[in-house]
Amino acid sequence: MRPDVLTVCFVCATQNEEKRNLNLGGHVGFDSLPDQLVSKSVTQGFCFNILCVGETGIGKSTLMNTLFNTMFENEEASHYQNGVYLRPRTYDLKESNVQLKLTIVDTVGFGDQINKEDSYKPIVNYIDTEFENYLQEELKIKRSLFNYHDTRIHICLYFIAPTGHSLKSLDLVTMKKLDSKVNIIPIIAKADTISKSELHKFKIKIMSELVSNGVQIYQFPTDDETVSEINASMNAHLPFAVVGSVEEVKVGNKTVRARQYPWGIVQVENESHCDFVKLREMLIRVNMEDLREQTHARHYELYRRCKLEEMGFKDTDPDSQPFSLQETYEAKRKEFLGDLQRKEEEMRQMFVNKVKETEAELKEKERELHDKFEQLKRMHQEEKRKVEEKRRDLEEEMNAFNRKKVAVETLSLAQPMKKEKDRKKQRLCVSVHLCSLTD
Ligand SMILES: Nc1nc2c(ncn2[C@@H]2O[C@H](COP(=O)(O)OP(=O)(O)O)[C@@H](O)[C@H]2O)c(=O)[nH]1
Ligand SMILES: [Mg+2]
Repeated sequence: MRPDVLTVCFVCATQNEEKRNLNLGGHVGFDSLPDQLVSKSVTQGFCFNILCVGETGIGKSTLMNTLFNTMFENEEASHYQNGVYLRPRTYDLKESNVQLKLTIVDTVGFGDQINKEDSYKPIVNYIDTEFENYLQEELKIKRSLFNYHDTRIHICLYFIAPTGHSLKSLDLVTMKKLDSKVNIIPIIAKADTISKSELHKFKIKIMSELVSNGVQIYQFPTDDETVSEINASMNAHLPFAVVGSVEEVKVGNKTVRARQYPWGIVQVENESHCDFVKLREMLIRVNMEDLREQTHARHYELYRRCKLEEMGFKDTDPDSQPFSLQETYEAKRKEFLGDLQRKEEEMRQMFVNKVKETEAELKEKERELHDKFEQLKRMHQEEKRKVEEKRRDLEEEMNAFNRKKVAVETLSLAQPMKKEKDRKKQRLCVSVHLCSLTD
């Protein structure tokens, strides 16, 4: 391209000023920007996070090992979990000079409980927590998004059991709860266990059930013309029917990943056997960046918007006029201070009322006590008067008794003298009588 036909868009500082197209007089060099971007991205490395949702034993771990052609882990999951929990594992992978920090999140215990009603909740919470962590980092004064380990889920591989019937209600409920939060790619697991004609019908059934239940699954983008054709054709193949295996089998003179049966061999990478290659192509080789972008631009954006609105932030005022963050903050601050003042006033009023109430109660109590005291005082005086009366009566009685006593005593003193006199008189008479007898 000749330098004089290069154009640059001159974007002016203010929106009202006009934008002019100018020709460059020679090569400037900003055409290397894409290369700079590539070089920077390669140095920085990439991260990709996969969430595998599916019941225990459906083939999640095997498929991950097969997809990345490595052995992440080979421990068998137990079917006896009390509930569902999510277990993330992060691995550093390197291909050519590209570093990939891969996180695989497993839904341990999914589908193992008798009551599966709440099985989707831990998954939703996990996705939200990762969004929240990112939002918190974004809202920090000192942000370090550049080297932040982004753990937001970029893709949810939903493993459907190869029943050949229809989706289970657990599948529909879970996918419905997740579809606004994450890119979902449904896959039919263990596709070697279902016949070709059944698989065809099963795929149609699944897609119609997803549509009739309003479940939005990830569509491979068709706006980029370099991949629009392949993506459009792959969209028609969804859900992919996959087979996973870590076993290597010799087929002809080649060693391939396959599952060997008494009646034949299922080759994982043979497109007439299953859709594994399609999945790998779409997920890793063609659309990995779109999945990352969609996560940020669609799902995270939705979470962020709802969260900020919940916190009271908005872009426009009630008259639909633009409202800056600063204004929102000021309005919020004013509202908060007003609330605080109102609450303070309410509390103060409540306190005054309480004091008044308590004062009135105390006064009432004092009056009652006073009345009681007066009553007791009167009762006491009455009692005292009665006792005084009784005392006087008793004194009188005692005086009368004493008088009587004195009289009795006087009487009893006079009585023995008279008795002595009478005895002497008697004795004299007796002796006179005796004398007269003797005479
Ligand atoms: N027939 C068949 N069996 C598979 C397939 N993928 C995995 N398996 C087997 O299913 C069992 C459970 O697989 P695993 O990956 O541990 O399941 P996970 O609990 O979902 O992680 C293992 O015995 C695997 O060999 C497959 O595509 N087809
Ligand atoms: Mg597993």
